[in-house]
Amino acid sequence: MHIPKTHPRYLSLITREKLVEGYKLGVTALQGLIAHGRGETFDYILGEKSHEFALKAEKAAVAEMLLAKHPVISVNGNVAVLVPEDVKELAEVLNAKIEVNVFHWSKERVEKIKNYLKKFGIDALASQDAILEGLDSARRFVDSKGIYIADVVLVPLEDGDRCEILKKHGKKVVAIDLNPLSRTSQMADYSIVDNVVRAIPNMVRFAKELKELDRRELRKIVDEYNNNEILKNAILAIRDHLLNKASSI
Ligand code: PTJ
Repeated sequence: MHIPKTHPRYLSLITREKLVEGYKLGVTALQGLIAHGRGETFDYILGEKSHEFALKAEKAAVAEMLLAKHPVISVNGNVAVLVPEDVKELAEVLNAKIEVNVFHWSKERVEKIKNYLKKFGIDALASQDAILEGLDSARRFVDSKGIYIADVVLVPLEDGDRCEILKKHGKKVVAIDLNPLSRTSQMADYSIVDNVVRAIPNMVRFAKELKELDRRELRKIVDEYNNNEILKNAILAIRDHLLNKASSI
């Protein structure tokens, strides 16, 4: 479908098109389109920008991932079609692995996502030869060289059931979720309340910058980070944005 570049909602429409194409390819789940709609709503009432609280969380999460022994970026059907190039670059700079992990599971779908990522030069882990104990959903199927042994896991667009279990397994969790009220955002160690299409490119920039720091300096960034404060600021930003809108009417 042709979308004119001059359309005021061009970026949003292009993003939707990518997801629709992803669905037609069997990469994105039909439910992924609904999930995106919820995300769009939160993005709208946050002003569709990366706020200071999001940038702080992105920077600290990158520092944590640079300090990690086995950082892993978990990719689902939405993330695969929205930001494949940026995920690849982030993994390269952070020296992280990329693993396919989905909620709406089928062997064929996991293969389709893996093959889709290959087109972007990504060799994603997807052997699903290990089980994350304590989790009932299909997200429990993980790779023994990836999430299973990871110490830090980046989970963009999570569905809430896994974050808690990853933490029980002693892993640090970085979530990207536009909904600051979601179970995932509330449970994560780093809650990035930002659109994944802005968050991952921001993280690439931070990763390039922070790679120059030594471990002591990275540790300082992590130690000074306060996720509760970030979540509070995200919720207050929604209130402030709505108040501004209301007072300009
Ligand atoms: O590919 P699968 O099978 O793993 O399925 C992926 C989805 C996203 C369908 C699955 O994980 C799911 O059902 O997720 P939920 O429970 O709908 O949660 C997704 C969260 O991501 C919601 O809180 C949305 O607000 C948020 N979200 C949606 N789109 C974006 C987003 N956050 C950041 N950027 C987005 N573009």
